[in-house]
Amino acid sequence: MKPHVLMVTPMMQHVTSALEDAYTVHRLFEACDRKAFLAEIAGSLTAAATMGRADAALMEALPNLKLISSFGVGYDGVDIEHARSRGIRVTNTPDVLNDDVANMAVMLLLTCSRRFVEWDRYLRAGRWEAEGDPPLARGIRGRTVGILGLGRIGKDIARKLEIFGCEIVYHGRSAQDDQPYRFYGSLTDMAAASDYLIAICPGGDATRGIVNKEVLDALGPDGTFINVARGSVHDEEALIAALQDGRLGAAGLDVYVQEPHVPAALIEMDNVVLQPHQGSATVETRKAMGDLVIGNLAAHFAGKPLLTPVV
Ligand code: NAP
Ligand code: 8YV
Repeated sequence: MKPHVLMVTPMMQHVTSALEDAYTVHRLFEACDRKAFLAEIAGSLTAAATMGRADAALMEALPNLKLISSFGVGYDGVDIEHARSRGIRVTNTPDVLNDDVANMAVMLLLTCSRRFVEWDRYLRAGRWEAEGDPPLARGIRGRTVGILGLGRIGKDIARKLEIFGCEIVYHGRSAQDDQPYRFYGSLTDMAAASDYLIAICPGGDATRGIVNKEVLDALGPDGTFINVARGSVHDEEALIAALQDGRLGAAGLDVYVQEPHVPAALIEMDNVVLQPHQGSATVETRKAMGDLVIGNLAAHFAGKPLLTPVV
């Protein structure tokens, strides 16, 4: 008999197919009465797969749950402390996405500095022909990039931007002595010293709103804010106000406070470049992430060490 697996949210097709081949899959997201659905399968369930979401109530409803295999490196949507307290293991999908997420950060930075999207619109609107060349943009050689969160992806961003001739500095909870970049213990001080601020730290309560008015003002009217971390990391009202008032030069955003909702004020501004949370969204990277979700479940059922445990 196949082991049972709970699918909390819809998953990518290749993950769904692999899980259906190996397990009896229960789709929580299709249940009308979630409580009754969970009660019926609770006894037989030791493992769940999810697109980054699992709360304490779900864990409480499944007394035999031993593993949550989560898609995505960020696990701010999983109640990790509750899982820990219940002895439930949690896995994520790190490293395989570093390259593409870092590329997204670099693209947003270059797109803002060269006003790439703005000039595309300028041309399409017939303004090149009617009004001539647009104003000059800015180069990035020699400019300072402050990285909020010099982790796996942050280090990849740093290495890529060094090739463009940028000066890299970083902020986190502690200095990393093996890194060649200058560390700032204060995010505001780092923003004041930076032309670009890139957020690539985890979301969740510890980082909620840390890119606030003070930090954005320190970055200043010639500064650009790039967020490829989580929308919760920036104070969205403060960000919009800073951009509208000209206290902040530009922004390149992949993430928002209430996805998929994006405030109209951001959509209306020419100095803002927007992506619908596409950091890891390439065929190759999403396949590799899905393979880790599948691999962690297989390791759990084979009694082998988990591939990428968080807890
Ligand atoms: P990671 O290796 O764990 O790195 C996280 C970095 O953030 C570390 O350098 C850490 O340094 C710093 N950090 C942690 N807590 C902090 C705090 N309270 N204040 C300041 N800095 C803090 O994680 P990763 O694999 O690079 O991924 C980072 C995040 O990127 C994920 O959690 C996810 O939210 C986001 N992400 C977004 C996308 C997308 O599609 N846009 C894709 C992938 C990941 P210290 O420990 O020294 O503080
Ligand atoms: C995904 C991400 O878009 O890995 C993460 O933390 O934010 C992205 O890679 C997300 O996990 C898909 O739900």
